[in-house]
Amino acid sequence: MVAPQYFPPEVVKIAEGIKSMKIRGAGRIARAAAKALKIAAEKYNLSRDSESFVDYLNLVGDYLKSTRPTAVSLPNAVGYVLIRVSQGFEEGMGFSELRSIAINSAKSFIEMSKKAVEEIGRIGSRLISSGDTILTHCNSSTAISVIRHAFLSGKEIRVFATETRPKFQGLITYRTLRDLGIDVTLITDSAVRFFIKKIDKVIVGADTIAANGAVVNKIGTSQIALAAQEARVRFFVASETYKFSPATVLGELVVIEERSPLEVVPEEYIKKNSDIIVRNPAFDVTPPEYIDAIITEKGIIPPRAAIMVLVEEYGRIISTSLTKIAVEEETD
Ligand code: RUB
Repeated sequence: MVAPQYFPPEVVKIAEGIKSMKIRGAGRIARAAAKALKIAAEKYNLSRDSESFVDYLNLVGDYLKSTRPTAVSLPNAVGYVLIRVSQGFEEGMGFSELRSIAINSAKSFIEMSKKAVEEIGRIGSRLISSGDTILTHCNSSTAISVIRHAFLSGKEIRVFATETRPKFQGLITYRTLRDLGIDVTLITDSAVRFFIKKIDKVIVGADTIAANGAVVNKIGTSQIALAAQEARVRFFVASETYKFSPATVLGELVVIEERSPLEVVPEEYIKKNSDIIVRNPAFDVTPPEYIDAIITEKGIIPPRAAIMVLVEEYGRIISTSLTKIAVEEETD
């Protein structure tokens, strides 16, 4: 989606940053989207009529949501702000009040998100024992929070981090853990099964969690889960509750982003071999059977309890959508 001219340049910069992956990782993406909505509300200088303001914010929300398709944290962050604004609108609030609601709810989402990452670290670190060797994949600030809390509470741990092709986010994880003073070793993605017997626990993050407990995360996660299950290594997912997808309760499938072949094969090679066919899915789905537990800021749950988190967090949205479907079916 192309940004209309009247969107603030800061909002366009954030959206471009998410698209190009300068801003990446489901939590950071969500916080960046909330920040963009806050800026959009602050800089709004068109009609002071409340309906125009709500329409404008919805357009900004759609624009932000169009940047990357897989992480549900993005639409959930946008929804967190816009639902509160539209409730205010339905209650008859004027422009200034609605603007304050947009700004304050964006701020409270960002705060809540950062606190959740810390809380997950605290809760998840209880699953780690001194002497454990942990494997992590990609670069998840939530998984890192668990590892960091375990380390800072004095547990002696060792970490293996996969490099995570094709974009090498594992190098960020490697540097972050090394800078904390943690014993960390970088391995290729394809070396996971070679090392799996040395691993006590796998901890990864999530982009989206479906109602049945399936976890969508960086491509390669499900292969690691397979190797872990075969070797009887426990597999944990660290995820904020805003990464649970209400749409999946209604059977909607999670869209898996496919990125450019240029991330996989150098441009020079593609130029010389123009008939080459490359597929580059950025995420995959790990079924609930391969997951021992999901660590959320509200506690540790078995993957099959994902539906309970969804009902608790998004019950109203889900029942509104169900009523809409029922009404549509009746009028068909
Ligand atoms: C990042 C990725 C991360 C999750 C969780 O993918 O898959 O594991 O987003 O991250 P990409 P966090 O690099 O393509 O955005 O815990 O930081 O939210």
